[in-house]
Amino acid sequence: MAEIILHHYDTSPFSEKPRVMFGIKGLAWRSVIQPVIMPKPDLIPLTGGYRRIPVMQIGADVYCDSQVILAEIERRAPEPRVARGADWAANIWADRLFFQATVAVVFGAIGDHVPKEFIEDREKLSGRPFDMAAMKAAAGPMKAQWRAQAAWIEDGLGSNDFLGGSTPSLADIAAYMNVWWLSGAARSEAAALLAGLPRVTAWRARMTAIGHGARSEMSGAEALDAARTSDPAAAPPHDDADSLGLIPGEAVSVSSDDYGRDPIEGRLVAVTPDQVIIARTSTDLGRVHVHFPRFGYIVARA
Ligand SMILES: N[C@@H](CCC(=O)N[C@@H](CS)C(=O)NCC(=O)O)C(=O)O
Repeated sequence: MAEIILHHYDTSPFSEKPRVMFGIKGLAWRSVIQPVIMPKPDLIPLTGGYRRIPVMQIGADVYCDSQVILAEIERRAPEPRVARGADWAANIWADRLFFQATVAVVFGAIGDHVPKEFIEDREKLSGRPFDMAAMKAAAGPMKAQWRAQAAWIEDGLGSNDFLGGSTPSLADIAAYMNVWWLSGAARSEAAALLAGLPRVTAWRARMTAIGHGARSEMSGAEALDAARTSDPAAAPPHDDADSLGLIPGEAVSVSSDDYGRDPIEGRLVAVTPDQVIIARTSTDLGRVHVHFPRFGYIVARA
């Protein structure tokens, strides 16, 4: 199998999800550090315009969004199994509801130290003003919302080591991303919000101890070369029962439904119930297949 390449940066909370997944599966992977703000000249040629982080690349297959990244890692390295029961739904809870509370608490705490370039970049990403006063005002009430969700983890752990029971599951990875980010970015707020939740605190230490598998660095130029010198892998079968009636070969655009909505254009390779794959061809890289999750992305005929 071609090398697994993760385009990420160390402080990215969504990137912590695949990093921990690599740890659970004991996988070796290459790390390409991408900029925290635009421009991202070594990323955009691969994705066709998707700028968010993380992005995973395996040869000429590019996976945008942690949801489709985790699904692909699980597919390629099925043991130990990580996604069980209603874990995919728990993943979206952690990515959206729990994350919204985490963002409010983190920026309420560190907002004054955020550089102007970062603020301008995130305003473009979200299409909304990065309103520091509003964020600070929201941080107080959001702390209660954050703690209520952390209390679900406390309760869900019961006498087990993990939400998944005796071994870590996707629900653990997804929930941990929020606890990990808050703990690193706003340490005293995390300590206050986790007071009286001893099982979450012990679980956080167990999750941290999993590590990230075997990471080794790679340059963005080398990653582009890996795409250039590879062909995309065989795609999964197209879902003929697709609710939009999409047909392989059609020109489509794919955009996220929350933030960073720039449409990515290509020819449809396949849709499955949970993923959409488009082909993009450029003179520099040749043919690349770009994969997105179906949930949270809008596919339209171009
Ligand atoms: N739904 C996406 C969200 C990814 C996301 O919001 N990533 C943040 C970093 S953790 C991001 O891309 N921020 C803008 C940037 O880094 O350019 C996923 O699960 O991967």
